[in-house]
Amino acid sequence: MHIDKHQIAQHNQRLEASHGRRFAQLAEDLPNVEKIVQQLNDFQVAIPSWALGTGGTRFGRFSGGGEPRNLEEKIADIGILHALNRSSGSISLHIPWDIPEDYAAIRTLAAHYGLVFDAMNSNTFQDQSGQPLSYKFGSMQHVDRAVRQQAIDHNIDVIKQGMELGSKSLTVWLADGSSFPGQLNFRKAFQNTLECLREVYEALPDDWKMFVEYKAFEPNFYSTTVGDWGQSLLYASKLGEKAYTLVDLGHHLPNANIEQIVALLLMEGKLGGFHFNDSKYGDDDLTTGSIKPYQLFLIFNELVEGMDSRGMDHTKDLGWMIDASHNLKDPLEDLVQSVEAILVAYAQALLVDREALIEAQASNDVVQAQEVLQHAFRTDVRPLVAEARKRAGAALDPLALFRDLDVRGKLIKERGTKAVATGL
Ligand code: LRH
Ligand code: MN
Repeated sequence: MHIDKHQIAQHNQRLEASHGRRFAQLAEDLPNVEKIVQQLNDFQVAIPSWALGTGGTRFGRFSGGGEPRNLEEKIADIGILHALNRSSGSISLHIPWDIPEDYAAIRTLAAHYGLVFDAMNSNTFQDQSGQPLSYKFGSMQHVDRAVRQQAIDHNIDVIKQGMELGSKSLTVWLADGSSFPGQLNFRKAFQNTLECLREVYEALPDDWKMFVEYKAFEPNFYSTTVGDWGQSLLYASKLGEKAYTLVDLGHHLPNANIEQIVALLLMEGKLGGFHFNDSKYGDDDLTTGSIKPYQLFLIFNELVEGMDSRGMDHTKDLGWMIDASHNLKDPLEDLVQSVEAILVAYAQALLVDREALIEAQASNDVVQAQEVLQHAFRTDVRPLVAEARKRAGAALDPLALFRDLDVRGKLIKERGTKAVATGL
């Protein structure tokens, strides 16, 4: 299933008149509109290979059909997404859910769709068939050195696979922890985990990064051995300059101030990247910006302020990745909405009048500070994001075109309704 330039050009032609009017009106008040459109154009979000099928919970899974049956079809689906919005230019693989059989062929196929490989993700939270030792009581924290060694070897193997694909980073999320008081010696669990991460760190090529992803709870429900930003920062600081923290928006306790965490991790030069999604309660992995769009804006506000204060490159100095699971929505429609929400929050953050905000903060003018932020948040920036897409050769309205072309219908014809994609 391909979406070609003509289908996009026809679609844009139909929408050009109304889009042109809205964009022109917005651009009138924005002296730096060209710079902002270029920044939106350059901003690429990595798509998780494990989120192209229907997700589920322990209570059930309701497949929508036409799911990718192998890595090649997953790459083709991300190719469809990238053709629609030209903002989804990289793939984040999860091993062993997506082990390539032929690295060169997979790289060529990805390049055919204009895609590259972003962070690799290891998996020591499930026991694979034929795996000698179980991760039931953890992996890198495990009391048994042999289990820890198995986890180290797996991560080093994932690095090797990533090098074949041109990836430059490894994300380590450990489900390790405990579900009952007394089950675990917290100090030994930390030290075992640090010792293992250090051995993986030493196997990193010079130009690679390691992202240490923290999570408050699940699948353990009493303690998690990389449980919050402080613990992740402790590991990353002790490991060295190639190690960073990774912020998954769904991995915080209720009401955590994630934008403050982001500001401080950036200040320390230890923020590595994001797993974007949204949640109301736990690690719900819902569509980005679907529950707390203001929080997403406030996070991007801290990102733009913090990255500019360090002279960082918005497009490549942090890992921008989605991590979601689609229980109800069509996986590709959900991802179209997530990418849109991320670009809208970024555009709003680029509109913040930084001088006015600094002035308000310097004079403790709390009211004015809120006015400055909410003026940007309440500005409908969608014409800016659409204009960036149009200039990149993508669709003005990706969701509408996805539906007009009946993409899912064609995928179901091609793949049937029974296929189950690997992943969550
Ligand atoms: C853990 C997590 C992690 C992935 C997994 C698919 O909750 O966020 O990033 O390995 O989801
Ligand atoms: Mn994640």
